[in-house]
Formats: sequence, structure tokens, C-alpha cells
Amino acid sequence: MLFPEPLHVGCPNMGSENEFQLLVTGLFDTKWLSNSGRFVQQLEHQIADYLGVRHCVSICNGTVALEIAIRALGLTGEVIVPSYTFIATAHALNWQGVKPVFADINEKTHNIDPESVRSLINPKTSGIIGVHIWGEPSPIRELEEIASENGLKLLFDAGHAFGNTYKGRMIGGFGEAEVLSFHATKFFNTFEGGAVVTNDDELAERVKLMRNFGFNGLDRVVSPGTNGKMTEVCAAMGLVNFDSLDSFVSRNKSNYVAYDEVFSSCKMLNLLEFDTQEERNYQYIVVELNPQAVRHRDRLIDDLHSENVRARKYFWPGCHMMEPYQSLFPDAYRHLPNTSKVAERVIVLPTGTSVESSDCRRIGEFMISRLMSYGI
Ligand code: T4K
Repeated sequence: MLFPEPLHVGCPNMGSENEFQLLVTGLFDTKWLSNSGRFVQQLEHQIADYLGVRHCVSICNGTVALEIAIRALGLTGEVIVPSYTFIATAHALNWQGVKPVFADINEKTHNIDPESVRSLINPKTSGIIGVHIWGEPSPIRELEEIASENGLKLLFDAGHAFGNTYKGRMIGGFGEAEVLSFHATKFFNTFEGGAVVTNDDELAERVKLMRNFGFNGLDRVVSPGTNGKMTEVCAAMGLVNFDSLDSFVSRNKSNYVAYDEVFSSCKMLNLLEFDTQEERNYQYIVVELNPQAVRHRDRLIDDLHSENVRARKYFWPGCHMMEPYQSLFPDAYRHLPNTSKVAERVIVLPTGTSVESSDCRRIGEFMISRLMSYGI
């Protein structure tokens, strides 16, 4: 066994335990646990400042943040979204009665392909959701152009991209709004959590109303809404983790470099690159098997699991192959060739603060030796 304990993709990064306990002890004094308390407000200000946006509206998780953003933007009919994403992006639309229409991706970057988006626009289309997959920004300029030429709303699912930049500007301020996820497995977590960030004052007000049942004052309800509030204990975790952001990035980066060193000598595996001219959180280690090795992907993952390396095949097989979408759109695969190819060849490997560079080297060397043993 390579490791005595499992190494997970998405093992949480956690800041100072003492600092967290101090904040939680404070909650026993104040007895203010939810509904936009002190910690929530502080976290929202810190995140808005950090991202350089006017508004950060915290939400209980990234999926509900997407649902609220979709409602607050008034998206209806059809919305174009990549199929190659976590199922929450598509489900958030479906849950709001909006039809997700799946666009293909660029085979190299794994991000949504603007030409595929153009080909799917019709009179029922009300918007586009770009996903900054693995934290690499979507083709933002191209999507902005398409949205403005066609009168469409543009929303970004920035669940992977906290702290990353596009042309030197922080992700968070693009499109009508961007949605963040602070799930336990994300590079920055609040246990569960998320946010809608935007520079649009009116949109931010609608999102705030909708996350609190539509209440505007003690007994006055002025809009439909849900319960999307973040708790104080989650915000406390966020404040503590926020202080450790730099150390989280630096560990992710050194792990990335360690994997890169091992894989650079192997033609069967390709480590997805990040743009080194921009800020990156390096939270996902994404490896692709080349065409000769791809048929061994599942076997290699099984072998990794037997050694306590819990590698994942995100986001296989693509949202269009999951229910209810496979039944609703059985022919969608016809215009998603790159999605299918990429979903077949990706392996995501452990990183984060519970993984050392030496672990990454051992994992990489193990993968290469296994592939060689398959006789490729
Ligand atoms: N948009 C995008 C692009 C997303 O990737 C996501 C979520 C969302 C929207 C929705 O945001 P949230 O509503 O989740 O805030 C995980 C996460 O649950 C999910 O947040 C994430 N994306 C997705 C990419 O990964 P699973 O189904 O892989 O979770 P699970 O339970 O298998 O956990 C992953 C690994 O993490 C496991 O190997 C164990 C480890 N783990 C997990 C938890 C919860 C820990 O070590 N400790 C923990 O506390 O979805």
C-alpha cells in the first residue's frame, strides 16, 4: 500500500484551529447564529474587497447561489451551459424550470467553446452560464461579445476560480454576476457555502431579498425567495481560512510543480497547464491520458484506489449523460464530441494542504510504472 491513510481529492484546507475556536466561543456569548450576523458581514466585506467587486452576497452553498442568481437575473426558457462541469451547474437551471442547453468545450482548455455557444442560440435563449473550469477562466471576452450581440444575460459559475485572474483582473467582476462555491472540498471553504458576487447594485439587492424569503423588513415580503443564508459558524470558518489563503496557494503550487516534474518525462500523461502569467489557486491537479493510454483510465484509477489514492474522474461522463438530461436530450452527445473525449481521459489527483510534494512524486511515479506494466 502506497499510503496508510487515504489521500483524497478535496481534503479540506483548514486554517488556525485556535482562531476558529475563539470565534466560535464568541458565538456562545453573542447568541447570534444566522441571518446576516457579524461574521457573515465581515466575510462579505473581505471577499468583496479581495475580488474588487461592489457586492458579495454570501449564500449557504454554491448550488443555491446559482439558483438564486438564475432567478434574480430572470433567466427563462433556455440557457446555454457547458456539459463538462459539475452537475450542480445544470441542476440549478433545471430546478428553476429553465432548460440547460449543453455546449461543447475546447479540447485543450476544457472550457466552453464560443462557436458551439453561437450555434445553439435561438429565440428561447435567455442567457449563457460560463464555467471557469479547473479555475482557468472561460473565454470571457468572446462570451461577452456573444451575449451583447444577442441580448443575452451572462452569468459565470466561478466555483473553481476563487482568487484567480483574467487579464490581470480578479474573477468575480465579469458578466452580470459570478457565483462562488466555498464547499469543504474547495481551495477556500466555509464548511458549506457560496456567494453571488456582482457590480450591479440592483441585482445584489434582489439576491439579498431572495436568500431571505423575500423579506424586506420585519413582516414585509416583497418577492419570492428561499432560505439561502450562510450561518455564523460557516462564516467564522471562512474568516479563519481567509487568513491562510496564501499558504493554501503556495502548497497547491508546490504540489503542482512536483507532479509536473514527474509527468514531464512521460508521454502517456499530460498535466493540464495553468496560465503562469495570471494568479492561480492550483486547486485541481488534472491529468489527461494520451490516446494510447486512455483505454486504461479506469484500471489506473482502480489501482490508485487500491493504494489509498482516491483519484477522481471529474466530470465524467458529462452532464448530458446524467439524468434527467440523458432522457430529455438523448441526442445531445452528437454535438458534444470534445466533451465526450475529455471526459474519457481525465484523472484528478489529490492536492491541498494535507498532501506533500513527496506524496505527489510517489503518486506520479506509481502511475507511470502502472501504465508501463499494462504494456502500452
Ligand atoms: N459549480 C461547480 C463548477 C462545482 O464544481 C460545484 C461543486 C458547484 C457548482 C456547486 O457548489 P456547492 O453547492 O457544492 O457549494 C465535490 C463537492 O461536493 C462539490 O462541491 C464540488 N463542486 C465537486 C467538484 O466535488 P463530490 O461528489 O466529488 O463530493 P465527495 O463527497 O465525493 O467529496 C470529494 C472528496 O473530498 C472525497 O474524496 C472525500 C473528500 N472530502 C469531502 C468532504 C465533504 C473530505 O476529505 N472532507 C470533507 O469534508 O463533489
